Amino acid sequence: MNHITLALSKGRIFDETLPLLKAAGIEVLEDPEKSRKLILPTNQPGVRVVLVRATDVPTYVQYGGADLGVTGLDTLIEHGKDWGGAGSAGLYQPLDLQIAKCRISVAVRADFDYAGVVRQGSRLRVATKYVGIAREFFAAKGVHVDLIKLYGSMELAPLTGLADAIVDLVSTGNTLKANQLVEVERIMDISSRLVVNQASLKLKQQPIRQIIDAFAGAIGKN
Ligand code: PRT
Ligand code: MG
Repeated sequence: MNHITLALSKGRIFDETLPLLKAAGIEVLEDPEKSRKLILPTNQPGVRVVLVRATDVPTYVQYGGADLGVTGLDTLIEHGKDWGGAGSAGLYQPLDLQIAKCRISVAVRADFDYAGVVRQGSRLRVATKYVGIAREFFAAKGVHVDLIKLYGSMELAPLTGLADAIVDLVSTGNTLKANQLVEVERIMDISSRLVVNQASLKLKQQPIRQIIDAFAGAIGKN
């Protein structure tokens, strides 16, 4: 079967991948915000889009539930750490698509003395969805942390006393500002990546290469 399955998450990644798909001559025939379908047909009979949770994209592509996918570098790195190093096995990462750009940062309440805690070597309670990235970042700094795993609304944690700090994605900074939080460290810059199942790349080389090349030519042009 030479069908191509592309895994995308609804929202910004879907929206920002559409122009790249268009450059590859692929048009998605249904709007995921209106349809309840999880498998969306395209104008190309051999190409379909599957809608999965953002954090599930690397898993789908790694295990061949999809041939390709688009995922944030944050999600990709955390996926790799979750699976103890085996997380990126079989995942080929050919392109930085330069979409859905943001950064992973540490933020605290404006009245919290983060520099003082770091200087004195006190323990820091950190709430985050990115436990692996946070653990590695603070270990490298020599800061002792208690990590609290959350699945969303990280900004609430310092406001309710659940944590001293959060590790979360920041793009405009408006969400932090609206919640009286300040960014105290920038951990890394993030953009979305094309990921490809390595076996698919061998078995379906021609159609996958065509998509990679079309995406490569369209990067940064929207
Ligand atoms: O939302 P859901 O729980 O379903 O899934 P998700 O949050 O994993 O998916 P989604 O679609 O929100 O994010 C998918 C990917 O988009 C992320 O993995 C990032 O790589 C990328 N991305 C880019 C962002 C942002 N920018 C971003 N600003 N993802 C999330 N945000 C959130 C951030 O978590 C914070 O709550 O937006 C808020 C901050 O935005 P500003 O502009 O106020 O700073
Ligand atoms: Mg989200």
